[in-house]
Amino acid sequence: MTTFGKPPASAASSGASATERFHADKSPFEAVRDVPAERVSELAREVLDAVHETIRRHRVTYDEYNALKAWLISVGQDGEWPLFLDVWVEHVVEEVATSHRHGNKGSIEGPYYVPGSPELGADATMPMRDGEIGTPLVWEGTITSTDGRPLAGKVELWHADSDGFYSQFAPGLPEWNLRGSISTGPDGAFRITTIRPAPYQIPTDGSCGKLIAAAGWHAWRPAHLHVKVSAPGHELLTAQLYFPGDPHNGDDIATAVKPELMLDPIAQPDGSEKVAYSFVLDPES
Ligand code: MBD
Ligand code: FE
Repeated sequence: MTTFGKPPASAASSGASATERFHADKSPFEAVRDVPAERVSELAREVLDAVHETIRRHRVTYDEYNALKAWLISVGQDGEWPLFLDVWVEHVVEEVATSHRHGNKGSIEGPYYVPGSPELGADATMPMRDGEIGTPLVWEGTITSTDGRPLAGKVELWHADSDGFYSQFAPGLPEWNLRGSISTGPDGAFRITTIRPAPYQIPTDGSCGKLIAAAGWHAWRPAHLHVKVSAPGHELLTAQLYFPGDPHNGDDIATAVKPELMLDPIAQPDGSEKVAYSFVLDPES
């Protein structure tokens, strides 16, 4: 199901670009420089204990152990560690990190966020190609604080196109296609015109795909919009929004769907869809 003559998303294009991007703007070790040895030891010990326990319980063989070794090496060679971790691990980190919040539910960031997208006003049309394929979607909402106060803030939105491809991670797309930073005024209101994204299949030709095939799983995420919503004095909200009726809302490979994140688009006579969804941010404590 490709249009624009693009090849399907490949490990080489998506996975490796995600590794490049991860290294580009994060210095992950800096933030944990002062973590005490006891915590490092406890976490490492318990993860290893869980591995040992699994090996004993299932009497894992040398052939299986060597296949695991080869596979772990290949994940790095493919550049698919960001993809692997964000698909199978991040959702629990997100759950723990945001469990204190009273405002909006969040979800995982995933591997395809890029900071610095084009700045747009409160009434925004997302950067897209002439004749961008997909159902036009007009989304209205507000940013408020948990006390109901409207917030002058920002909605950073990024999502896949109608083929399920993200700009900067698949070849042949304009740099900032379907990526934008929408600023709200003092009334907190925004209106965004974009297109409905397609469901996303994680690359099947790399190491993550190999695991999925070997385990007999599927590789699909339901169609989704990614957002980072921010306002001064408030906690950054990272979330994803979903569309009712998507065949993979109930079995997302990344376990990142929550009922609170479901949109309710209304079909319009002109073939477009309208949707209302607002964000409530927690004040910084
Ligand atoms: C995606 O588009 C995504 O959002 C996640 C979490 C993992 C892989 C691809
Ligand atoms: Fe995504």
